[in-house]
Order: sequence, then structure tokens, then C-alpha cells
Amino acid sequence: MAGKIQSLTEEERAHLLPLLRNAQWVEVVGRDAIYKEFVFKDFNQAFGFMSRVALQAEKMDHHPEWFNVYNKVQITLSTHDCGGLSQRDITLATFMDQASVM
Ligand code: H2B
Repeated sequence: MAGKIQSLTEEERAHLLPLLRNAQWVEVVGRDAIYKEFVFKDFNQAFGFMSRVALQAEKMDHHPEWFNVYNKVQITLSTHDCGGLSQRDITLATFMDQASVM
């Protein structure tokens, strides 16, 4: 199953990356990955967000690289099974943007 995951095509990237940039996701330099820093009011809000994302990540079998200190959560998304960005990263990024304002 993991072997079936496809990297985003050039066409998909041209369409999707500007949309992600509008939501403060940036392309990582030197790696096919996207990054965003989420800032919350306090640790409770940050950890609530992380809990929602963790449940979704398990459901998707797609897991973020993330780092949390107090109210900040820094997140990198990439698909290890295809060595770069796939539709799963886009889906999880979109979920995170929604989960961050709940
Ligand atoms: N998460 C991410 N970000 N990329 C993957 O390729 C990936 C994953 N693969 N979570 C999954 C788990 C795979 O390793 C397991 C065995 O299904």
C-alpha cells in the first residue's frame, strides 16, 4: 500500500502550493516538504490542536514531524514513502488549518 503513494505532479504543485502559501505554509529549502509555525494563546490550546491532529494522523496513517514549545507548534509535512510531497500532505495540512481555529 505504501508503495502506491505518488509524489505530487508538476501540475498539482502549480495549483496547490500557492493555495498553501496563502495559508502560511512555506516550501522547505533543499527538501520536498512544507512547513508552518502555528502560534496559540497558551499550551492548552496548542496541545488541544496537537491532540486533534494526532487522532487524524493515525486515521490517515500519515504523521507530522513536529516540535512544540509552550504555545508554538512547528510542523513539517512530507511523505517518507514517496520521498516528497503527496496528496496526503495537502490533506493533512488542510485538516491542521481547520483544527487550529477550533
Ligand atoms: N507519515 C508520513 N509523513 N509519511 C509516510 O510515508 C508515512 C507516515 N508512512 N506514517 C506510514 C506511516 C508508514 O511508514 C506506515 C508503515 O504505514
